[in-house]
Amino acid sequence: MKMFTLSFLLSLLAAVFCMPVSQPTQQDEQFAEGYLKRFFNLTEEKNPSLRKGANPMNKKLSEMQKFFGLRITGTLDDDTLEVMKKPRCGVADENIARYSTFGDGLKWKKNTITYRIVNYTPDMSQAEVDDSIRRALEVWAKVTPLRFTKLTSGTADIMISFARQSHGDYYPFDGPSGTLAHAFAPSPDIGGDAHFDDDETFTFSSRRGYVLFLVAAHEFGHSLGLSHSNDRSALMYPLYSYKDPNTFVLPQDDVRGIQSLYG
Ligand SMILES: [Ca+2]
Ligand SMILES: [Ca+2]
Ligand SMILES: [Zn+2]
Ligand SMILES: [Zn+2]
Repeated sequence: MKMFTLSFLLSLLAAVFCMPVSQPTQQDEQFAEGYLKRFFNLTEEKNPSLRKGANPMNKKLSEMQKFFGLRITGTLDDDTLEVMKKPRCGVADENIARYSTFGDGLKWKKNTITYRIVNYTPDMSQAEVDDSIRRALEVWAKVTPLRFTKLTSGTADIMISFARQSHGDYYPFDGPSGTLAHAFAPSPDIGGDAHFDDDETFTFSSRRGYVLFLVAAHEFGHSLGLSHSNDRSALMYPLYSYKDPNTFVLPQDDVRGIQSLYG
């Protein structure tokens, strides 16, 4: 199993670095299938490629292309593959119906929410982690009646931890790049919790590595009940992009989203 994973990764790397892909390789196809299963709820297929036009993979590719504002071809082209390989949040993009901000969205039924940083990443000082997390929660507190209280022991609503690979839920991390973090919608137990992939390098404010404040602010959006937005400028857009944490202002799309849950 280990050997397989390693050789698979190596061939993926080869595909990324050595070939100016125009015809997707078999590895790309497999990678894309995994991506669509993970993020767009593609389900297992009985007769793959029996009827090209109508197959669920093409349908999901179109959905994915629509979500990201790509040209809708229903086929695995270079632009689509490029987006699939960008670092991103591990939460699915196709839960919009279930966690719709209109109507039955999950939310906390109280305004004071507790959080606890269960462990720390070796990438940053503890003070930097504490500060990044505090400011990431503050982003949401500023535009809602929500207040966040830090616990140092026991169970908090939002349990924050750093972990690698399999870590006790159904969503193992994937090593460096790919998925950076994920978080669960409001509910008891694992609900609200946020996990960060410690195979990434997190930073306080550098362009090198991933700014913990930005990743955490996005994840806490999920912890509070938001799903992904297809607005490229939104914090809740699923792909990571660097912004200066010192001048960060919560975009309008996110303000509207969170205020529809917590007025
Ligand atoms: Ca929880
Ligand atoms: Ca990762
Ligand atoms: Zn997300
Ligand atoms: Zn997890």
